Amino acid sequence: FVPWFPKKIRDLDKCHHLIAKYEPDLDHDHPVSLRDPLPRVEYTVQETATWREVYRKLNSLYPTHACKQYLDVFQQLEKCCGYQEDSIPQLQDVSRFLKERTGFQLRPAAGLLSPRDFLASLAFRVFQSTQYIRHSSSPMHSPEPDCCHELLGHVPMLADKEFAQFSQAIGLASLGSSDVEIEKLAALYWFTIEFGLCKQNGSIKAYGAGLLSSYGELVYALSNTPEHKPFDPELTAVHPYQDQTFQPVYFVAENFEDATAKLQKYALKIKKPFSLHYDPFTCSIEIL
Ligand code: H2B
Ligand code: FE
Repeated sequence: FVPWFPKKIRDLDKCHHLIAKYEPDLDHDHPVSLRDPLPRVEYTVQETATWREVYRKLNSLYPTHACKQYLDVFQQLEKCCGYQEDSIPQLQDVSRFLKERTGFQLRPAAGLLSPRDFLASLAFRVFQSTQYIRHSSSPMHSPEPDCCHELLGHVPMLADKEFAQFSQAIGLASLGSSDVEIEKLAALYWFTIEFGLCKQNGSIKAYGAGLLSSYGELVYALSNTPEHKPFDPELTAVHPYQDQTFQPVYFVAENFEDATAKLQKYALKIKKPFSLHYDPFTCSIEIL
């Protein structure tokens, strides 16, 4: 038995299942349409104020805490993609920016998606992104993804070629995998794309989106309190994780090339009755 999986980008229309416990109170001022590509949203004054607070606070930490790839792209985003504290960048513009750099594109998502659906889209270099913003009562924390998390956490890294390849590799590994394998890939996703650290010039920096969009955890992750372990897919995939408090353990990658090679080696061991090939010209999956 092989679970259904998307073979071409259009099939992602069927990959939008939300995880019920997180289903947000859909904000009816900002209806999410999965068919229309990335509507432009007019954010309220209060929403923009929340963005400003988050942007300022995090921006003060990036120079010392974010990895080099992140900082390089962040500069470009400020220069040519509307990244600034006084307005929330539009996903449409950001998606175009990413497409030109790594071929990644954004798609609107209504909330936290099932790991299977979310990972499948990465196989096509599609990142399903929320567009609403966290509640103004807690600007420094959001229990579910929001546009601060996507724009400040994920987007800059998705514009890096090696990181984009790493992300797509997790996605490709997920296609047609069993529930048990998906669970392991979700753990890998968690400890890398969300909470990953990497070595850089003899020190350790953050590249995970969950860290780069959380002031408190970003400071904590690079302090001496949590444990730092080397990224090793076999071990990382079965390491327990939770989203209620800061992580007690973070995994450190040598660099993204090395992390991708290790991940691809791991993916080859996932049992499937066929092998997959991604055709970048048609953006579709060939089954061999
Ligand atoms: N859905 C959305 N909308 N954004 C995410 O970052 C996300 C998700 N992450 N679903 C997924 C789950 C991740 O935690 C893994 C794959 O389970
Ligand atoms: Fe995320």
